[in-house]
Amino acid sequence: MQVFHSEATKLRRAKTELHDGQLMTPFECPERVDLVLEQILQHEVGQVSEPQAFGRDPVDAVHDAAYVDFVANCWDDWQAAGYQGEAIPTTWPTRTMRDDRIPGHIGGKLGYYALGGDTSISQGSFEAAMASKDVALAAYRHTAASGEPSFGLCRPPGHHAATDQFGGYCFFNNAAIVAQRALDDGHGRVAILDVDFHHGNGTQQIFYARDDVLTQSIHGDPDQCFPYFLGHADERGEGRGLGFNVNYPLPPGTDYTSWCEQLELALGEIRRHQASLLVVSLGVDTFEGDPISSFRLKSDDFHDMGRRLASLELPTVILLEGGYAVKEIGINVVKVLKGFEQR
Ligand code: OKP
Ligand code: ZN
Repeated sequence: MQVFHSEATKLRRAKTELHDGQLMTPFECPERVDLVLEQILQHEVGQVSEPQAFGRDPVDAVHDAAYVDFVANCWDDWQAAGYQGEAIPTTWPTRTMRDDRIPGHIGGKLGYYALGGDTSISQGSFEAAMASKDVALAAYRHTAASGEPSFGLCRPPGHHAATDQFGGYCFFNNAAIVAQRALDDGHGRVAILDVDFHHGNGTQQIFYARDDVLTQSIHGDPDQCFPYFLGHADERGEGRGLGFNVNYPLPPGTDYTSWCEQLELALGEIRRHQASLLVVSLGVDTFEGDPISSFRLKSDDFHDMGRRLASLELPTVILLEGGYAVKEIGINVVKVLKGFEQR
């Protein structure tokens, strides 16, 4: 399988993440890229290529232009304000306040454009996010041209990024950017299947009122799990998009047998909607050893997952989302890719 990777995805090297009441070194670290790449090379998954630069237009196609400007300028603006640490939001336009005016001060902008306080913005964050979507688009281009599957070693991840919000380690929604580009290239219908432990709230929001992208996510129940405020089973899309979003929330502790039943339901939906392209938001944080998640998938389960994804026999772009801090992240990704290639 063709693999796409860019060293520039490592330009984000944040020092801080506010996690469960403590300021820690972020789980979403550049070493993740090296861990995955090392296993891809060791197991000879396929040729590894650098993406070209696709510029900003594909980002603007799914995100608000002022939001993209904010991400581009945030670190400079934060430093210009004289702050020493990394840019962390602390004040939000919550239910009891107004959200119809965007503050001029960077502290206010941060709260306006953030969906959580977990993701510090630091030197290189914008550049890494741009490289991440280039990796995704290069993978898409390969699959569109050849029909062959491809893997994009995206980092930072994308699926929490909404039209005009960052958070959950995500800035630009790589899967949504690929889906939109595919539609613009003439694909009739695209399916995005999100198998990361966390609900793909950004992907859901971006396409919620649309019937040209089927969005589905299998994830930890938001009653118990981040992002808490989206991802319930009764969110099925709106307007023309009604029926084009499907959520499969599962309780903490879910094992592969139960998880897989939901996967088969999701695959059935994709067949029913006659998608011509599949984008997989591949998080391997469903692994039993993941430090911030609570499903119980074992390494060998990822091989079976890959095999089942391939059973759709669709042109498929697989993009990395989550998977953290354990050496198994690389082997688990490789197992999905190898399982997929067995067909
Ligand atoms: C990103 B991805 C809970 C805090 C949650 C953010 C998790 C982001 C996951 N104590 N922190 O979907 O893997
Ligand atoms: Zn996740």
